[in-house]
Amino acid sequence: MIPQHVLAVLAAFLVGGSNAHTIFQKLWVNGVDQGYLNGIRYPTYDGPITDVTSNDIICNGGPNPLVTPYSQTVINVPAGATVQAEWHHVLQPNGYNSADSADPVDPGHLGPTIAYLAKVPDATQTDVTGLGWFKIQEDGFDGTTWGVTRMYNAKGLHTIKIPSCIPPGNYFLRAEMIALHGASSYPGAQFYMECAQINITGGGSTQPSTVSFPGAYHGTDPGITINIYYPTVTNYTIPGPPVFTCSGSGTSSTTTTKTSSTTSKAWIYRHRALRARHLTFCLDLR
Ligand SMILES: [Cu+2]
Repeated sequence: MIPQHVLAVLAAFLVGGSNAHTIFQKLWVNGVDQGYLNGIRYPTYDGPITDVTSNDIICNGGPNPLVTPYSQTVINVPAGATVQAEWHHVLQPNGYNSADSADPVDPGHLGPTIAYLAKVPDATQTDVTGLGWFKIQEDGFDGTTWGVTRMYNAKGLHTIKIPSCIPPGNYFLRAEMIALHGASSYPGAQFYMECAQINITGGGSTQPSTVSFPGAYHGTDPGITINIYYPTVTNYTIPGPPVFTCSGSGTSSTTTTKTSSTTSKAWIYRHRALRARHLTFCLDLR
């Protein structure tokens, strides 16, 4: 007899191995539906990207060719807004399909949901290379439930808060889901992402630190090459930089609280050390 827990692991692999992927295909802004495929660069095939060093990790493409010409819509988003990326198993003009247990994604595709922004001169420009990206949302594993499961339970809605302090203008919003069911060796993790074309209104003048794609992820990252079945995951490390926040600008200042004087030598040394660590981590910090 095969022990029950081994069967459970085998079942998880079989479920995860099925061809049931996902596509981000609609954006909501403060609860308002922005329209199916409107302002989003999307493929017709729902497959993953697995090579984190390829340009396809930016806004998809490659094995999942993007439909061209791209949408000419740039979606207006007030700074501070709550947006939702809506994911579905395949392209679904009618939205959530309750008859498909793999909608919005195969429930065995466990992993984090993440979102990034990159400022661009014109969100309808075709080129997505060479941009500076900053993370604005991440939902990994809380000890019980994965971010993807929360998105699954929300029928495909992935909730993202747009920072209130960043400069107005055009941006790409890169909504991402990583499936780790086959990630025990690299390549194995499956990266799903689409980019929405948005225009942030209002806002402020805070310039977040940025990372590059490709560059921000490595095959050796503990959140990218990981066996999520054994040993039991306790602390999952979400790949990429820290989340940018207006209160503690993302990278260094989140750990610089509780200093009596911000000009103290200790603070300066600590700050330098953190910067150096960040530079080492990102390699391509600009
Ligand atoms: Cu899949």
